[in-house]
Amino acid sequence: MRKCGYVAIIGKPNAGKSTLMNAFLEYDLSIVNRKAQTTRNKILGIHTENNIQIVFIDTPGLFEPKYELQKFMMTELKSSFNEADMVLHLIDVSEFNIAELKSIEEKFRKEFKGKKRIIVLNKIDLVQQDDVMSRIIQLKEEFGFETIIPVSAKEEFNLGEVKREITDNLPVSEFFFDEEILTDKPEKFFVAEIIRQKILELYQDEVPYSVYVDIVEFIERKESKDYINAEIVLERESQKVIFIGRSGEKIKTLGRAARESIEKFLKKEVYLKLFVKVRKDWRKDKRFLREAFKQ
Ligand SMILES: Nc1nc2c(ncn2[C@@H]2O[C@H](COP(=O)(O)OP(=O)(O)OP(=O)(O)O)[C@@H](O)[C@H]2O)c(=O)[nH]1
Ligand SMILES: [Mg+2]
Repeated sequence: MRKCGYVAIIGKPNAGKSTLMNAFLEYDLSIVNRKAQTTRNKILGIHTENNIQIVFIDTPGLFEPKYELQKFMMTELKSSFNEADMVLHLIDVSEFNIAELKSIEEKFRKEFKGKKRIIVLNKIDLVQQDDVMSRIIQLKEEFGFETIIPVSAKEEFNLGEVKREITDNLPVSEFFFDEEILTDKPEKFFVAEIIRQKILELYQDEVPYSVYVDIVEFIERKESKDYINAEIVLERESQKVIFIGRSGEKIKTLGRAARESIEKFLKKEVYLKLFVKVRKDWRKDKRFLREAFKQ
């Protein structure tokens, strides 16, 4: 008897959703960063083991959308709810805020209704054990949650418990994907994400948030290195100067770091060309976003 289903991983920005999915997959598929709002698209991570296939959906964090890009991120989140058989709701125990949780319950009442929800209390490595216990009691009393599992996604602590709970509640079904498939997104998507990850690591303030990475060309070549031409789209001319750095040293560092990471991902050498351009306020530009994020 086989079991298979979609499990949406939801929660506030920075709760550790992508870290948790990667830990289950035993592979760094989704980018992780200490800055909030790292994940922009929903990303499937498919875990197949014996007779079980869990299709995780990593989602952008829950928030109040302020501009068009965030509205797009919210659409991604809402459609993940629709697809999901089950919801893993991540709560960062080190940033515990009961008022905020109440407003999330209110806001997503419709989406949560009738769905099996597993509450995962993450980052327990950051607090005292007593705090974890009192938070669990508080969550039970306040919301009546049945299943609350304390974990550390980063230290891979207690994840077996989460997997067991998911497996118990998974519908009986044939697999949706071939057993060796890991995700729904093409290689090109992850190449752009790797570049964005390096940008998140290297740049401060608004810059990483103002970046869109577009893989304009990706040419696989048998006799020589693959050729990748990536366009880095910024929002303002002033960001371009910061991005490139004095005599181009910053973008060179970025190019080197991104290339090394892409080569690890593709398991082959690549020639990476980065080109910086400005598209004014692209995060507010519906037309740009429709084109950029079309599936
Ligand atoms: N100490 C600790 N840090 C964690 C844990 N899980 C995740 N983190 C860190 O929290 C930060 C955010 O992790 P992500 O996985 O990017 O969080 P996310 O929920 O996907 O964030 P968004 O994509 O921005 O919504 C990173 O710096 C992680 O290393 C944990 O269990 N313990
Ligand atoms: Mg994420």
